Formats: sequence, C-alpha cells, structure tokens
Amino acid sequence: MIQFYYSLAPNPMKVALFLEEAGLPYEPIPVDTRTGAQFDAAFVALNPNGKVPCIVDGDATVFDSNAILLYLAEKTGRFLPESSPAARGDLLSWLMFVATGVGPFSGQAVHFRHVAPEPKDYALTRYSFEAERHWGILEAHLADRPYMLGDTYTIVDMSVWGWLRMVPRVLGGDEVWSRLPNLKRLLDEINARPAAIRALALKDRHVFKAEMDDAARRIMFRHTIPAT
Ligand SMILES: N[C@@H](CCC(=O)N[C@@H](CS)C(=O)NCC(=O)O)C(=O)O
Repeated sequence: MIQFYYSLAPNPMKVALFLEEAGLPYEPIPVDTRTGAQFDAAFVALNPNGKVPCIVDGDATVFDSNAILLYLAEKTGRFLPESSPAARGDLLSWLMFVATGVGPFSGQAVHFRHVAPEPKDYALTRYSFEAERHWGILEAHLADRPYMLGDTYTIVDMSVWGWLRMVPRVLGGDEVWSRLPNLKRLLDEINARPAAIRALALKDRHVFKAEMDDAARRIMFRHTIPAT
C-alpha cells in the first residue's frame, strides 16, 4: 500500500490522478500546509524540501510530483509512450518542461498576482509573461495532436493537468480560455475521466485549513518574517 502525502494543490493532484488512473491501492495522508504540517520533522525526513506531494512505497520514498509520476509509470509500465529513444526523448523533454518551467512560473505568477504586496509591477509582469509564454508553447504543441506525446494519454498529460486546472488563476480570469482552446479541450477531457473525478473527490476526505490568515501567511511565506 502506497502512502500518499498530499494537499489539494496542483502538484499533489497530478499524483492523485495517476494513482486513480492506475488503480493502485494507496493511503492518502493529508499534509495541511497552511498549518505548517509540511515542516513536521517526520515529514521533512521523507521530503527534505518540506512540500507535497511525497510517496512512500515500501522502502522507496519519492518526492517531487514529476519524479513520482515517472517512478509510478516505470513501476507499473502504465501511461508511458512506446519504447523507443525518440519517444523517451519526447517524454523526458516535456515532463521536465512542465516540472522546471510551467509549474514554477505558474506558481510565481499566482503569488505575484494574488498575494505579494505592492510594489509588484515588475515581478508580476515578468512572471505573467513567462507563465503565458510557457502555456502558449503547450497550446501550440496541442494544436495537431490530441495529447502531449501524440495519440496516447501519458503521465505528461497528467503533469500538465495539475496546473492546467489553475490557469485562470495563473493568467487572470476565465477569458484566458479563448486564447488556449487546445488546452481547454485537454482539460475538459481529463476532467471527465472517472479517475480525475475520483482524484478531485479527495477534497471530501479531509478538511484542510481554508483561511489564508496571518498565521497561514507566516507559514507559507516565511521570507516575509524578519530574521531574528
Ligand atoms: N517541485 C515540487 C513542488 C512542490 C510544491 O511546491 N508543493 C506545494 C503545493 S503545490 C507545497 O507543498 N506548498 C507548501 C509550502 O510551500 O510550504 C513538486 O513538483 O512536487
């Protein structure tokens, strides 16, 4: 039984999607990041980065959402492209593009759009520009193929889905979908999958702290606390 340390945020949800798609038995263990549970010593011993997701699978501990997707895909042999150097190159390129570009730039765009104090024009402009540029690359890539790696639904689509659900919050409103029709098509298709519906139902299993109050802000944005 895999232990799955999660919250309802984009990175854990892509792993939830894989676990549900593959029908792997797992125990969901909530980590409430607004109360600081990600810094508990027992959790940091599993993920030194103090962030979700993380899984424990027997004697294997894996953290970072895209590493977990690749680990689970290779372990099960599911949701991978055909076995060829060209397909492997595509898989790694797009998976890392999402891990190192789409996710981080989207996260920073959300931070500067919705959270950061003024003055923030320069940072908001930079991260919005980069997030939009990354999503634009995915949009163009999906113009002539149904899924990120062609005709087959893979872990790259799952990885994209994690943040794709948040695109209006990243780029500033539902009207962004008119510029990203191929991504909207992929989102709607994945959202309708029974596995995605089950993954999203994790929200009914645990009540996470909803308020982003001062205590939560001090935990989530520790750089704002003066050094003592
Ligand atoms: N690169 C990591 C990023 C993980 C991450 O940023 N997780 C967020 C939720 S999406 C988190 O745990 N935030 C709590 C915090 O920053 O304290 C991954 O892909 O798993």
